[in-house]
Amino acid sequence: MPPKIVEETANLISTMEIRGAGKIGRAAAQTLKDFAIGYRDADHIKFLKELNTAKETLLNTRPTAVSLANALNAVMSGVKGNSVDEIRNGVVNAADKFIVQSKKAVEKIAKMAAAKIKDGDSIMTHCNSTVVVKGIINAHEQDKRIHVFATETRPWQQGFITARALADAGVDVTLIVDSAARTFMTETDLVLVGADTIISNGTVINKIGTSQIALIAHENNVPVFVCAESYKFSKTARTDDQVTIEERDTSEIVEPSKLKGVKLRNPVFDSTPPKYIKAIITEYGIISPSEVREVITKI
Ligand code: RI2
Repeated sequence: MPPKIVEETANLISTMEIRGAGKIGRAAAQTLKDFAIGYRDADHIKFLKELNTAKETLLNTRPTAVSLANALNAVMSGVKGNSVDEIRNGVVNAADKFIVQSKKAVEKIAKMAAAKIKDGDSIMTHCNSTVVVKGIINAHEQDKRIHVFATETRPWQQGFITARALADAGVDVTLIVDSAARTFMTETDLVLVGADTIISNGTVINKIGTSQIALIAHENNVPVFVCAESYKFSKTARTDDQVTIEERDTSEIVEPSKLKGVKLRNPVFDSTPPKYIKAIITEYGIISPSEVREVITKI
């Protein structure tokens, strides 16, 4: 049985009360740290076993965003020594390091994304990405006159979170339904999206519908920029079929009794091929999808 603190965070991530690829990684790292701090037994072997159970419990919450696995592995890489104290210190230091670096990466990427936005630009974004929202707000704070199309993002409607955050910051934002993306692409200068997982061949896995938007952008010669911290790069997946696409409960789409006899599917991520992506903005700089492999060797 995983400890209560771990179960609680795992539950918050599964139910998407904590969501967003970066945030789930940071929350998981923080939880392993809190578990280690609160551990009271003196048996270090038992501690290691329980730490691994905690890690697995957190990992099994959502399968697609590699940021979760990378965050947990970063924390577990701090495990060393033959006493509870040594192991605890290692976990705490590694978790702190991951969280600080992750937040720094978000700030750095947001600045670079803001620099891509010109005065007068109209931006389209999909779902809710912390780093994209920050980048747009940065550009707005630089007195650039900008407008944003935020897609609703069915079925979870994370676009509402994006639209609310931008409007609260004073950004001119219009919420559109996902199927209106093509209609408004003709008025769009650039697309900015986040990422859950990036694989070595340059494919970007992000919220369902991202690939349609990227395809429409391509048709209209609108550049697509992906904002992604390096812990969203997968060190293991070589092709997109090696990444599990999460399928969530279909009751998120419609109350099942309303459509008796109808099958429902609810995959929540899709793959965007590298040919539809202009560049990926990382804390290491702005790279083309073909350079992903090189960045993976650095992380
Ligand atoms: P940041 C989200 O997933 C979206 O797909 C978003 O683009 C991505 O995480 C990255 O978010 P979900 O948790 O890390 O809403 O940029 O399914 O915040």
